[in-house]
Amino acid sequence: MKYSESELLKFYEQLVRGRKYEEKIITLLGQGKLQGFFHLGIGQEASQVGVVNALGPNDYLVPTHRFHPGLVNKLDLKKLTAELLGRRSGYNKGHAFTFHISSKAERILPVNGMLGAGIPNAVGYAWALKMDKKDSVVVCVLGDGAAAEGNVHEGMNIAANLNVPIVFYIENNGWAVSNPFNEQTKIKNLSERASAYGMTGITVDGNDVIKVKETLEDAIAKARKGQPSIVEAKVSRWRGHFEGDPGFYRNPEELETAYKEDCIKRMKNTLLEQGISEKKFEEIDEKVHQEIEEAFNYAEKEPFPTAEEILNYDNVYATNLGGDLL
Ligand SMILES: Cc1ncc(C[n+]2csc(CCOP(=O)(O)OP(=O)(O)O)c2C)c(N)n1
Ligand SMILES: [Mg+2]
Repeated sequence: MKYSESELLKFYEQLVRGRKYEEKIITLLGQGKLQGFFHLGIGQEASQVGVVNALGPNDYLVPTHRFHPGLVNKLDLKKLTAELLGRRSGYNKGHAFTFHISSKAERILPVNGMLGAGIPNAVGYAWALKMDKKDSVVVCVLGDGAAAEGNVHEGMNIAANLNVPIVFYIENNGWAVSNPFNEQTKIKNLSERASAYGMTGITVDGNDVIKVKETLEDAIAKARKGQPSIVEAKVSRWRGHFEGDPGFYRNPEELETAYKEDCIKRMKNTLLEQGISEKKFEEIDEKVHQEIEEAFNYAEKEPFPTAEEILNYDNVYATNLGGDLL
């Protein structure tokens, strides 16, 4: 086995952190203790954990509105939770939520709430890195629905033409709100689009954290040499489009099949085969549970920004991020 037991256990822990963090959000929303428009990534943890593990120390990530399982494994849990709860001590002083969150220190570039509109921005960041002769790559995440936006075509075309150090990572969860994938496009894999831009494209099983990590590492290495590409991960969205969407448009059988592919069960089985005891999983689950409880307990007690701070534009534009983005 290429990965040591401790590395596999780390992946397991990260998958569990992603799942439990969002389960906590569901609980708090149900109790009326949390407000906000949450798009959960439950079912997509392996894909997102694979992404954060593939990034090199100087690489950048543009996440999406559904990227909490990735972010909880990349950012400080307390500061992230404070941001999601709109508190002053959050990453962007409580202004950004998941739709616009960013962190210069952790090289998270802002998400864009306008679907697809962030893709040319991401290409611009990567082009700036190239012009500054930095050895960094941008991994730009987008969904299958976003992939149909005109902006995405423009961004991909420019990236390929200018040999920009970027990887377009498409998390294809089969749905854009209530619009199923087979009604979004005539093609089977969105990676097929790469050839139209003169890039390479590959589709991977997004429930396989190691496969995602290794495929993306290869794509990042190519991007570093000026060869952008598309990596598409096939995943499943277990929840509604947002919390509160009952998902009546879905066939229950689709979800039954998806649950059988649960990435956490898969990683656990791999570890069980290696002789890891049930007790070890319980310890990890408990440790992660405690971390999450601490993060929410901390954030709940933090002060909200004042009305004056909310209306202060310095807190909305680049100065809030500590100056330049890159
Ligand atoms: C330009 C634009 N159109 C519509 C929306 C509303 N909207 C938000 S998410 C979404 C679907 C996104 O689907 P996909 O890209 O597959 O991501 P997923 O939500 O499945 O992760 C839509 C239509 C938007 N934010 N921006
Ligand atoms: Mg989708």
